[in-house]
Amino acid sequence: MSAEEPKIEKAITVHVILPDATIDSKDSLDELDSLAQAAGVHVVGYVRQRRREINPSLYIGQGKAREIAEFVKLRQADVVIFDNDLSPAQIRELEKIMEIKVIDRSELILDIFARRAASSEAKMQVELAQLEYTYPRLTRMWSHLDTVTGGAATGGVGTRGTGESQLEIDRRLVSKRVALLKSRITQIDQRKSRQAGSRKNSYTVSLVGYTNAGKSTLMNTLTGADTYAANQLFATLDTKTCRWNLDGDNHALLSDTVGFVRDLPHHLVASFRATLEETIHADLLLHVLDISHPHVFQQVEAVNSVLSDLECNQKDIMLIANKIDMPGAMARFQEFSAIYPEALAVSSKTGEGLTALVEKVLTRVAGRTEQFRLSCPYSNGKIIAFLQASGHILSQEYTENEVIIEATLGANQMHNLQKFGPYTII
Ligand SMILES: Nc1nc2c(ncn2[C@@H]2O[C@H](COP(=O)(O)OP(=O)(O)OP(=O)(O)O)[C@@H](O)[C@H]2O)c(=O)[nH]1
Ligand SMILES: [Mg+2]
Repeated sequence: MSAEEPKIEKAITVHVILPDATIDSKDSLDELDSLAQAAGVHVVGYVRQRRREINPSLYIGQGKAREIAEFVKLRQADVVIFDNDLSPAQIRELEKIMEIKVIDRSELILDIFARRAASSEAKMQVELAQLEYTYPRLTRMWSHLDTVTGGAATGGVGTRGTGESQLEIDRRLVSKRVALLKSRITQIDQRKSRQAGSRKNSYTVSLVGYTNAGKSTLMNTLTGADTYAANQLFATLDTKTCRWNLDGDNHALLSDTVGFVRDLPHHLVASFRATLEETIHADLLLHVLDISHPHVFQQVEAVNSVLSDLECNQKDIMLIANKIDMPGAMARFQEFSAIYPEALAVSSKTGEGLTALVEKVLTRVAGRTEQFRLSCPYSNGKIIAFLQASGHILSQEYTENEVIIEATLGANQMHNLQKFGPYTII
């Protein structure tokens, strides 16, 4: 985070309720509140408007926009945050009426990511998403807003970058920068793909789920890691992988990654592909959900929609209903398991249900077979006998000094090979 943290900005949030709204407006505003908080903004007022359809030029009605402008003055707000996405033209018109900065939900989310991004990789990914999504909107600051604010410094939420001020980047350089970031991110993508490929010998499990569902806490409880876990949205932005010992003989590699949210900006998902690489290639996904949350159903659907964007919806996915220790969670779990009967209730805090989770994963690890080629001296007949008895020999080739065997074996049996004298996996 930058040394000169700007002053805490005051925001007014605006939520438009359309006839097809699937989520209660109060809960939607509550989530926007948490998002604003995560971006370091203090919400000083809420506005709701029920509309039959959106007004193409302003999104809200002309009268409502003027009402908000008054409200802004009254509360001395610095920014107006809309709970939906706005077009650059709508933002321009709204800013003319409200005379302060107007940002939309995607910009707010990008801002949180920009604040939190720690690794150079995450920074590049956020910068790319911002250039592609926010940049056309940021240019508005240079035109009308600088004059309406009398040249006062703009910036703050929705305009923060991860590196040098993006407002200063010459417009003509942006497309060059986008191309450069894309090529660097593609390189990271390829490297991660290779790494994921080289981990093929271990069973890989990835935690996915709505932000704040408890993924990092679960990772810490299961593996003894000390990943940052906190009651804030988007606490985790990078991927961390730890060894998860399932029992004396079997282990998996468990990865924790960035959480998802309803209507996650598309550019962000695209540029976070490298971070989500572990998820894309994992043998098993643990979809962690907060069963104590009143909107768990919508959250599960939002996660499923991101998973389908990532082409992961056909993977082996286990639903993990976390925070079962919370008041009211058990009742909601009953409701939930009527629709998702395979869901497993757990608490990452108390450890409840985790033995059952480990057992389920163990069954999958044990059920998996590995295919490999090994060479061993003729004298090591025991290994051949073992492979014949416990696995399946696909081919045997005899060279002058050794036998080359191609075989399959249950992944949980692989460690037994060591008991039978010298061999080399080739
Ligand atoms: N009561 C209860 N609280 C939990 C449980 N699991 C996690 N929490 C709390 O939920 C909050 C979020 O936990 P995290 O593990 O950071 O959640 P996350 O899914 O990693 O969130 P992001 O990284 O922001 O996507 C923290 O305050 C945790 O202490 C649980 O089983 N029971
Ligand atoms: Mg986390």
